[in-house]
Amino acid sequence: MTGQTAPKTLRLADYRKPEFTTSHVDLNFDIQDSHTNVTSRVTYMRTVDGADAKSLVLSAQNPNVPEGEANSTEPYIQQVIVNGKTLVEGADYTFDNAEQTLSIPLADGDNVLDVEIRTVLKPEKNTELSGLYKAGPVLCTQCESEGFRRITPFLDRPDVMATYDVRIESDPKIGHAMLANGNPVSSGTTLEGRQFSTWNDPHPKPCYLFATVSGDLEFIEDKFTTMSGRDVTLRIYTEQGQKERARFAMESLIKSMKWDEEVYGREYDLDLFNIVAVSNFTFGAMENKSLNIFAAKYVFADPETETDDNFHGVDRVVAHEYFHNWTGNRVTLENWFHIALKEGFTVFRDQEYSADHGDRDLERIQQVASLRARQFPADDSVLAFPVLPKEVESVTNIYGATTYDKAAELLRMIRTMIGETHFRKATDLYFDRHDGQAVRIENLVQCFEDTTGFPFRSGQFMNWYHQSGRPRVAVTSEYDPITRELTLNFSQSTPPSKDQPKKEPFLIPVRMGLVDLKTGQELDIEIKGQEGFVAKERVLHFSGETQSFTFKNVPETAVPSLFRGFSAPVDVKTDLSNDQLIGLMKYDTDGFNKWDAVQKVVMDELVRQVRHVETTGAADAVRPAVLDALKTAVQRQSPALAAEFLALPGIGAIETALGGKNINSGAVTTALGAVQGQITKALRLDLVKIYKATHDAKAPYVYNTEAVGKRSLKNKALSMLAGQRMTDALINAVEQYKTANNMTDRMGALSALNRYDGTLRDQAFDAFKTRYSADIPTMQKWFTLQAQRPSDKAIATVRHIMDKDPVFDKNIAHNWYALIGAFAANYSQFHRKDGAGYKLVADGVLKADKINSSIAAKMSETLCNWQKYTPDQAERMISELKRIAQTPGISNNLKANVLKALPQVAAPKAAAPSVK
Ligand code: HT7
Ligand code: ZN
Repeated sequence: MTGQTAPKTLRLADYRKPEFTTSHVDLNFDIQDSHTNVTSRVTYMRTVDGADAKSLVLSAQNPNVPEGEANSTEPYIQQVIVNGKTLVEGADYTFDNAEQTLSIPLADGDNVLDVEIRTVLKPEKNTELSGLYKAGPVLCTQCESEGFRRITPFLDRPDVMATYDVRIESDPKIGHAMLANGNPVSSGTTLEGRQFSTWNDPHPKPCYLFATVSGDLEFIEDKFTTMSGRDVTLRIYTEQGQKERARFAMESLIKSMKWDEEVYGREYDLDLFNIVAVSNFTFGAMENKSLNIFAAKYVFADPETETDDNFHGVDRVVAHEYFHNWTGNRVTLENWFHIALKEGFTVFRDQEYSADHGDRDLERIQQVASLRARQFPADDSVLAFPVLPKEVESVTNIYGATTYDKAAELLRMIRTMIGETHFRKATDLYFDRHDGQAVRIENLVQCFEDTTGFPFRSGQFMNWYHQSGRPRVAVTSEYDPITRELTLNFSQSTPPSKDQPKKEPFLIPVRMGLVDLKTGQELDIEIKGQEGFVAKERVLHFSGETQSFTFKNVPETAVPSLFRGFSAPVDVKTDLSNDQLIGLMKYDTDGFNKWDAVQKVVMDELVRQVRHVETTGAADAVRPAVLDALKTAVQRQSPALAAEFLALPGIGAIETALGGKNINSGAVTTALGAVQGQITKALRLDLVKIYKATHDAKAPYVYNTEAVGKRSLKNKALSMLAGQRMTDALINAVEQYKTANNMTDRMGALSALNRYDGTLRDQAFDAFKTRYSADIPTMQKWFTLQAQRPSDKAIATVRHIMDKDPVFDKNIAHNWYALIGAFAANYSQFHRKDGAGYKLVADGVLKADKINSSIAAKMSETLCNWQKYTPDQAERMISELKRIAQTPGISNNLKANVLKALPQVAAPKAAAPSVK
């Protein structure tokens, strides 16, 4: 027993329309040195659904401190005034911090209420990064999902949409930026010499999109003329001295605005669009209406401090947040269970934006590698939930790979089935039909049904939204040389999960071609029963538990290229031989499937090696065909793709391929090391040649697909060679570190050096720290690399940083994620036999939980997945989870994950509250 009460379960079925609503919110922020006074004025109106309501219930999350207010270190509600009368707590209204409600009893006929509430906030003390908080020299907000109630009591639910007027007043010494959503209305100085600004946002929005920022900021400015000819001012704010690092982000913003007009016909709808970079932010960035707030790492793109991956991240996240203006803001969500409505759609849009501006195959390969590494394991874990969950313990914990990346895959499947033209027709319909509304996933899917007549909403496709997990698809082939017919037999089964013991079959689009390995040509496809329609590529609709498709006029040497472009998020097993897969790698016209063919060959080898280690205690020689396949693949690809071909499948994907159960992580580490080592030795001369040909320390830095590809391949080669501790690689890495003129090469060298224990490594790490110790986002890269150290020294290194190194600011939530989150992904060290890795993560989670509960909950997920491992490992992980659960005062977010992961604990469940 943990002695902990489980957090309350929220249920989609309990959703009720609001009993009260409002159309306008008036907010006043009076910023003082040690606190901020907030006054909200709102007129609440009873709705038809509230005809019988006996009280107005607002969401509120402020400890109520009626006494000693002035000295309180906590935020508090100072005054509640209804229709001009000041209410007394207890007598005229009640406040329940556990329930997060402020209830005002009503008399009959109380249908319209003018409510004024004054709160006193302590942003400096707010490390949850939710509500109003201080990030360095900046006072800023984060209201998604339920942070607005930490600013003022309100109907904090996305289906209440209102326009906003905001006034901000402060001492000029805090700096001159005072921003809110919408258009600036006025600004000036009061008689007392304080500065103020006022803002109006004319677009009704849910309060999770509210934002305000004040502080000492500078900005860069540009302009965009929309397709209807309106001029929009674009600004990016940074802390003083940093604005030049935002130039690339500005280019991305302009590209995104143009792309959304061209591809989706969506135009920006205000005269001003602001982005603010802050040094302390929870998840990436936030799409607040016209005032996006970003973690600085997703704004800064300066080759001196940011890597190519960072540049890509900036481009993608700027686009993502901008695209939310239509998918999320103009059309928003009815309740938080439908988070994937806006996130899945927006991820799909940002993925396509990246593909249109870069190398489409490369983008797709990286998306799928990440899906397999993050979402597939999450879908197999005890914490799994569907894209549209029915129950959640904590709204915060459903943000992740399922509601973002898998949800994007579902829209991609629809587009694969209906094509781009119909897809665009449906999205036009969606925006027309639902502009200004708070809607559900079903409303979006209905638009695809209405424009195509295909039963997306009313048929089997919805299983993708309602069922967690993914189908395991098996495909066998039968060839009849007499009739020249090839039959593919498909079967699907989805393992049961805790919440859904029986899964219904999914409708799976299989985009496919036939490749003749003799001629290297793509063949015409004619499906038996659908004669008369011949094409080089078809999309099969595989919907049953088993289903067969027969193809006519097929030569014996033809091989099916299935699931092109990863047309469905499934696991696939085929009966293709290694030779056939290698043939696909050579001749397939689908870039993704070329890569996937090699991944399958390598994965097959990895699984074989793990089993070999488990039975004999040692790895085997890697089959020559695998080494040949990699050699050939590398020679035939562009540098960027070659780097992807050389990357072994991620641990998450390997564990999935091992069946996801009873995994001996020690055997996996040994097998992986052996395979990687033998590949490097076999390709050594190629890798050395690649490094020599592509490394030019004097070349000026440019960011484009070709240059990024070359750096990526070069650093991959260096890292592989260093992984085998080859002396040349050590020398090259030291030299590259010293002479690098950009962060990609610097980090490439540093990660190569991280493979060695010794003075040269330590000197480089020290030099990096000396150079960047004042730069938080850059130091987070250093924390992560230190935590990834593949050496027995990793634990001591991490403990030293978190306990003793002054450069590690414990109050910055993301420092914890950069250090402990990264350590939890350091496979060999996290899974040490002595359990010290698990203990370290548990200690880090508990410390981080005091600062930020959602980050701590995320960090706990690796421990929560104990079910995957052998009983001895699992036991050690469980014991750390129990220690977390037994720690008094842990947050609800963390508790929700940990208790869900400890099913044997019969924790008393509290009654389900009604979900708004
Ligand atoms: N929509 C944003 C999600 C987000 C968030 C959610 C909960 C707590 C903190 C948060 N910070 C940002 C970001 C996005 O997906 O665009
Ligand atoms: Zn988003």
